Amino acid sequence: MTQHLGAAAAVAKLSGWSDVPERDAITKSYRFADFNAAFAFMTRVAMMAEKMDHHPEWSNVYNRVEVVLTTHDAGGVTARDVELAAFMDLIAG
Ligand code: H2B
Repeated sequence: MTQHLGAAAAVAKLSGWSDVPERDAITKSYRFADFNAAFAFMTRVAMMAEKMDHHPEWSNVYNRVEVVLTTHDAGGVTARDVELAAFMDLIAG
């Protein structure tokens, strides 16, 4: 089991992420040039998520992707969420 970290500590390690009210989770909204770019991002993240066995809560509307990360098995934010968040930031450019 991955060690619990908490949203506040995770947000402090990242850039552009904020904590979700009422639950231990972090969130970020990405905006891309168009739907193609947004979905390409989601495809790359999906492959990494599957490899990590760690999956985002997310939604997409046209060029926007809203992401919420938390570790369901731990009931809150862990280093795995920070790792996936950092990967998303890296490939979002
Ligand atoms: N994703 C996230 N975000 N949190 C988890 O605790 C989690 C997951 N657990 N993906 C994995 C799958 C678990 O359910 C499987 C059985 O390994």
